[in-house]
Amino acid sequence: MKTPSPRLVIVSARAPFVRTSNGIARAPGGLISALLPLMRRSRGTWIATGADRDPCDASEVPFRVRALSLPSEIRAAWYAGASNGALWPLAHGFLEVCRFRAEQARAYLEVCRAAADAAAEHAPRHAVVWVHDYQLALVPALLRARRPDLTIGFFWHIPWPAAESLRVLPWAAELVEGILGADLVGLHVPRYVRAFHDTLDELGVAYMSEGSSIVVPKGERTARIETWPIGVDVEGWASLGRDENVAAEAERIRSDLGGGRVLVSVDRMDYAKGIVERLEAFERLLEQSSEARERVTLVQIGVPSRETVAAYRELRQRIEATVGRIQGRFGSPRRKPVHLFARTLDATELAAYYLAADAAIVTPKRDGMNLVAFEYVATRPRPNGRLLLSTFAGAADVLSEAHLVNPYDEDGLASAIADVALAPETASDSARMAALKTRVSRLSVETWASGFLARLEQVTEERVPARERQMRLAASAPVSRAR
Ligand code: ADQ
Repeated sequence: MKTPSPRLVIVSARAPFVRTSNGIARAPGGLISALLPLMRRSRGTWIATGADRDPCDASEVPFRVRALSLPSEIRAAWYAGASNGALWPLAHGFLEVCRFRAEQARAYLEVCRAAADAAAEHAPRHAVVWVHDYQLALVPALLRARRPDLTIGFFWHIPWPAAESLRVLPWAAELVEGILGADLVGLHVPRYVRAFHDTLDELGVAYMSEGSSIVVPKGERTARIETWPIGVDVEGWASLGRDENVAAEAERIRSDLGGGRVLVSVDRMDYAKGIVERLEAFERLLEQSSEARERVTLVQIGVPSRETVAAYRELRQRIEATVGRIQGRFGSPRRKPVHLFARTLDATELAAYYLAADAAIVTPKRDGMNLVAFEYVATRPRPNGRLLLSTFAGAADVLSEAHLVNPYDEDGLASAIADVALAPETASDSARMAALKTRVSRLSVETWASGFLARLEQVTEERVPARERQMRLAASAPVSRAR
């Protein structure tokens, strides 16, 4: 594997650390755990637009973390407004939830400008800058205008919307131009690259197709759009799955739940994750099957999310009301058919639930990839258990041996949950899980991050004339700030 460039700058909404009463703690999530080792080696700079003060100083980590100081109303209009009130629902096909307001678009531009300014200030000459996600899509072009010497990568972690949907965004052309400021743009799966293709057609942007990639000429350079499916920390989850204490906790969970069949779902509480629809399908199963009423328990682990956005507060209430109704109809002093945990669990606790579960129910209405599907598979030491996966998760394109389901089909979803919950496991299930484990092992998040960065450097090397390449080699040896 290639050693990462000693000049990496990462720009993302979230900071890699949070300050707690006991010092700094790593922020949760696979993306951060994949990027941290690269940053430690690179000793570069991580710019976080969502944090209002630097979460750590130079004595605590071997690279810089810079929070942007932004007025709170700008941060709110950028985050709750343009990002999560407009772009997120748009990309996930919830057009009726989208609200487009000019002042939010201005705040979005302002935050992207501040991020581009910070990256331009901290990136040494010819550095590599990797910008993340839909909250910061204008940064690549803004940064390119300030620093044409930089190599810029961009990753869009959510679905790329259909061209028809993108038409509702008043600043669709600016969004796409912003992204095309990057040398390499990553999307999770081929269907998003095809949708990007349609967007370029719709906007009249000239491009070439190279296999499954898109190449957009931009003067002396090109912007390439490619498929880079993310994965999880496979070895980390597998080692939790082999841990005796985690296995003992999984056994305790199964016995506390009455020794029947256990289903688990783990999501941020987001309307795109299809949590209410899943609960309703489970309720239908309980209506229809006495065996399910007696033997099947659904554990819904749902971390509250984005509660500054009205649609998210309403969702949490609907989830709690639906769980309450199911308990009222089917619960008893001896048995609760649904358990809801509305809080963050640490990885060890999550692994115990993954191990305890006979099946993971991963049924988003739309999802860029969905890492929970990967985590469930990676944690299992043996090829047992079942994965029920929505065809509308990007993960369905890479985990084809999962039991696939359309979450919009109410009866289909209820009967798919019945199948994975009640049918005895067969040799075919075991073969499917073994195949899934192989696929998940090949898609580790470390391979994803280092592969994307290596490709980014390769893409830019191809356009750099040999003479300049020599000059760069001479200039890049020491790690120092440009100014
Ligand atoms: P998310 O929408 O956050 O990510 P997902 O990929 O499922 O969705 O990742 C969620 C992560 O949060 C998982 O690692 C999961 O373990 C963790 N998590 C969820 N609930 C939790 C809880 N209660 N306690 C602890 N941890 C919890 C976005 C896109 C996805 C894409 C990823 C990565 O929306 O489609 O897969 O980025 O690109």
